[in-house]
Amino acid sequence: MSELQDAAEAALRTIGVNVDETTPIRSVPSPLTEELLAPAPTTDRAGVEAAIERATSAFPAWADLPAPARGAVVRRFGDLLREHKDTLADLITLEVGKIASEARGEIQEMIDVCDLAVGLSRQVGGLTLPSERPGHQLLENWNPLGPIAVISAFNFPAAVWSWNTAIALICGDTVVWKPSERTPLISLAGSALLDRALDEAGHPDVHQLVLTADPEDAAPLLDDDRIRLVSATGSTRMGEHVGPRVQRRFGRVLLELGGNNAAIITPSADLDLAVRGSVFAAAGTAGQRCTTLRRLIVHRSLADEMTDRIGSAYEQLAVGNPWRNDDVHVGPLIDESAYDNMRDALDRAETSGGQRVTGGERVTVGPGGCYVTPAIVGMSKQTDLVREETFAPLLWVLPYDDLDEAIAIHNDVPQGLASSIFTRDVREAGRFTGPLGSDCGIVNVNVGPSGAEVGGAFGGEKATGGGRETGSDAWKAYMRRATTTINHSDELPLAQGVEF
Ligand code: UN1
Repeated sequence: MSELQDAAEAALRTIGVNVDETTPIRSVPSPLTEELLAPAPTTDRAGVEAAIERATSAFPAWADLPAPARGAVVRRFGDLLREHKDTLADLITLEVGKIASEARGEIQEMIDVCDLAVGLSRQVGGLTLPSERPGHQLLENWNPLGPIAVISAFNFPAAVWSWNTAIALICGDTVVWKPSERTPLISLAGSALLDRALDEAGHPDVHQLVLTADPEDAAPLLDDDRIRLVSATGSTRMGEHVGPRVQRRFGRVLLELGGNNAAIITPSADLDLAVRGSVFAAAGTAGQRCTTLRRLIVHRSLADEMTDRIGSAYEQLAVGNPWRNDDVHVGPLIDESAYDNMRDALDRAETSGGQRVTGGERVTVGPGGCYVTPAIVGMSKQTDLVREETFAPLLWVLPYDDLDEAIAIHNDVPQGLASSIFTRDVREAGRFTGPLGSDCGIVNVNVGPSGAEVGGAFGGEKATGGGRETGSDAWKAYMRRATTTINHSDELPLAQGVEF
């Protein structure tokens, strides 16, 4: 047994995951070395249908529980996450290749959203509105929606699940979770902790994990009328498939899809901040966040300086295997196909006027694993290639002459997730955050586009799908608003003065 497989099995034991070896099992390679990790069970189509059935049966009792009591279960889940933070982070490093600090950050994000959900469990509520009729009350009741599906991606295998699940649970929904095929172990571990909290409260079936190996087996999550909401995170292409299919049966969707996030660097910017913010946002997580910085739109007078400074910072970054090595800044890509896409984009850039400045080279770290240096490519203008999301550490540098042009370049992509401007000029900041500025769901000033806190609503516009998760009033997506009129008079006046 390899060291990594050993470590994965030890982590699962610590969490208390028992793999039922009577079901079909499969092992997934670690992106660190391509060695197979501990085996995990798989769920076939019948298993998905059974999970929907259980989540449906569990719904009435859960929906009927007072929201603060549901919050207490989420609080217990958050405490279990605190207790097992490092072990869970290890599983993320093993399955996704994140450096330890980012893997722990992902678990912290789960803990944070649990805290948020616990607070919300005493807050979610509606308006009381003036009725036009005497002796009447007009108010909004927010009710649980029903069983929902959460489909998550490999790159935030645990946090995005818990963003949805912690909030959905306090809202009174039951959840069927289909994680990425790449990340069964962190999914088993996260589920085991939530199941413990739910079991202790006497609501064992409220959460269901389905580990399908073939995406087609998960189709009932899209097609079954009992699933009232499908919250899906992944590529825009996945969203094009999932969105219309669920809406065809009038199911609700919450989509968090591709980004093509940019930072505008203006002449008034604090360049030290801009460089640091850009390096983390572009090269952190090996460029595999949906919020990763992919386009640097720089005032022409600063383009060379910014490119040189980011290039020098990149040279200081250690690319390597982050397992038990905290000196590494950039871990592996998830697999070879991610590198093929990056390579392809770099080759196409070279033949379409792109100027390779630095990076994009393979780094040999061990016998397996796909390690690559982060790349910067100068482009004289934004091309269709730049408008595509390449899910790798590839930063395009685009010069601009005036801010209107910068904002036009910024918005001239299909996606609309995260954005930022580095400036010390309040007028530039105001234009960027104002109605004709950035068209994204996340708009930052002097902060890179990645690394959002859970307190705000997270999501984006256009081809990013329009969904909002985590903070602010994103909880409303998981509930059914009932506009309620109560007549407490002895008369029956009709609205609009109608006589009948
Ligand atoms: C994602 O990549 O799908 O804002 C989520 C961020 C993180 C979440 C990223 N809080 O970068």
